[in-house]
Amino acid sequence: MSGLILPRRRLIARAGGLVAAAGALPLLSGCDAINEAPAVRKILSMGEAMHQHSQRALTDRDALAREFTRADLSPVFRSNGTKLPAGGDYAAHAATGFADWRIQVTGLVARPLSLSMADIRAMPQRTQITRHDCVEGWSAIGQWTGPQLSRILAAAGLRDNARYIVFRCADRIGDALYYESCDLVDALHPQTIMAWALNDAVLPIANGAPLRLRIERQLGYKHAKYVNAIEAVASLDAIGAGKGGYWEDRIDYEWYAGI
Ligand SMILES: Nc1nc2c(c(=O)[nH]1)N[C@H]1C(S)=C(S)[C@@H](COP(=O)(O)O)O[C@H]1N2
Ligand SMILES: [Mo]
Repeated sequence: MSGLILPRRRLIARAGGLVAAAGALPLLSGCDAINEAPAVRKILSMGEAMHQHSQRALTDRDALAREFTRADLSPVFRSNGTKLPAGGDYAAHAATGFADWRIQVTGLVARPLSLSMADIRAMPQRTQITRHDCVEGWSAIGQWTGPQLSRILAAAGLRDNARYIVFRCADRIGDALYYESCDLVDALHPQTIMAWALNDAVLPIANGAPLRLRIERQLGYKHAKYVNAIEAVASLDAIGAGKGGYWEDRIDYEWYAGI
């Protein structure tokens, strides 16, 4: 990282040298005055642009997924996979509007959390209109609202050895609970949110109520629905069959499903 900043520092140093050598601004003193000189300003902004460019080139996984407008919303946001988690436990939560639903934030964190939906809704929110792409060959555009996952993880305090975030879900497919995971680049991405609203309404059960992951740079199966636990881990080896997700463990779905 410091290697990236260095060229900009050199440019600034050279800019100062240019001014001094030209002797064009004998009365100016202090950084602010020198920075006001048009030639220097131009060189400084070149340095800034170069700096941003090299940073983006190195970390293009930080780039934002395309965002759409309300005019682009799909008339119906279809549901896929589990549409209603089986069992009386989930039904009881649904009957009370998920008033007692908790999201445990555990693992390699300094402060384990147990968040209610009220806690989730009280956090700063992000709303985004994005396109969901399922590997089964359909897409839909929806507007999602919820806190950024980065804020939840900051509240819990990620430990230095945390490398992955695991999302545990309330629904079982066959004999196993659905789960997913991602690395910290995706976990801390600004568009990675824990969504509780779709198209300005509380998330429907079919779409993952009360809380589902939106991880916009990845395919549909990564967007865990019915989330009740978020766990920071150093390795995925000991979770499920070790491939980082319900489908990854069973069929040839890639763990990194970047789009
Ligand atoms: N818990 C859970 N999350 C899940 C699934 C699921 O079956 N259970 N299906 C995945 C798949 S394959 C897709 S395409 C999306 C579908 O989200 P939707 O039902 O809101 O369309 O959820 C993903 N997350
Ligand atoms: Mo999917």
